[in-house]
Amino acid sequence: MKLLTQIIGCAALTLGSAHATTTLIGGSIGNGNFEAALPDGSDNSSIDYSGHWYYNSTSGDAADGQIKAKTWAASEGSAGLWLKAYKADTASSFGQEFAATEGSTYTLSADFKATSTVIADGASLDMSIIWLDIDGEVMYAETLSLSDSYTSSNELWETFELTATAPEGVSDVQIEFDFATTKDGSTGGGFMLDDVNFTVIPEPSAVSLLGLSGICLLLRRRRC
Ligand SMILES: [Ca+2]
Repeated sequence: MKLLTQIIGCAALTLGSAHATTTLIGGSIGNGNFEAALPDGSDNSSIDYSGHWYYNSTSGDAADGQIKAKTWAASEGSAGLWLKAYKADTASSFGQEFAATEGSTYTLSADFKATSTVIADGASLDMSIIWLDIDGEVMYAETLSLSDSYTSSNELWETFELTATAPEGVSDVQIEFDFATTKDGSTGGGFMLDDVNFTVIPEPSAVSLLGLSGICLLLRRRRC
């Protein structure tokens, strides 16, 4: 009975510890707090300069600089992103890509704030977890609209979270933010984004193996 109790205790301890988030397999998110972004704050190259984020402008005038790193756009530290909404019909996306593990659960979170005019003017910011197959083709995406979900009437920071489980056949995962505007001159409006995190909980089969290995270790010790 004592042995059985020890085994159950060992398994429970192993399962319990597996619920904590872990460092992202294959490397943690790079410069998610944007503290390393932009040497001078004067152009729109903050995403590229960070060395981790990819950046695409699908329309509009990229030279106008829709995305900048600013001290006053930070929810923590000394820099955050300001997504300008002065220009109509612009669309930009930026993100990072990692190797994904089938069956593992991933959580993307970010701090977000909006000026009062920009959402009313039709600007939007979505964050997505995008699953890619071995050929790099998009399987599907899980998306949360930050601008639609934002509830603050006082332009305060809110933290948003998106969780998804990697599907069968997945190879890589992208985290991506898509920013779009519809109207010129949003009275200085824009979105602020900071403290982006991406974490993974190991797949259940990996947890089971951890539990099994713990039991085996216990039994081997008792035999000695
Ligand atoms: Ca920051």
